[in-house]
Amino acid sequence: MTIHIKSFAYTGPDSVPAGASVTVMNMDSQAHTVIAEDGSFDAVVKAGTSTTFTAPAKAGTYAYHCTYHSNMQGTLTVK
Ligand SMILES: [Cu+2]
Repeated sequence: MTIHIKSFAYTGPDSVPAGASVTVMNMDSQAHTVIAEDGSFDAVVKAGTSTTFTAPAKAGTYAYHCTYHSNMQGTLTVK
C-alpha cells in the first residue's frame, strides 16, 4: 500500500486494510505531508524520500491534505 506523490499530486491505492502500514513515497523535489483532516494519521515526507504511517483501525473514508500546499488533497479509504 503506497501513496505516491508526484508533481504535487497524490496517487493512492483504492483502499487499504484497517491498521495497515501505508508507505508515502515523495518523488518531488519539495517536502510534502499527508495529514488527515480528523487527525487519524499524519506523515511528513522530505523530497525524494519515503515514510510510513499506520492506517486507522476503523473503516471509512479519510480526507487528507498537504500542510505546505493547500491545493494538494486526497482521500484514503480504509476497509
Ligand atoms: Cu505538498
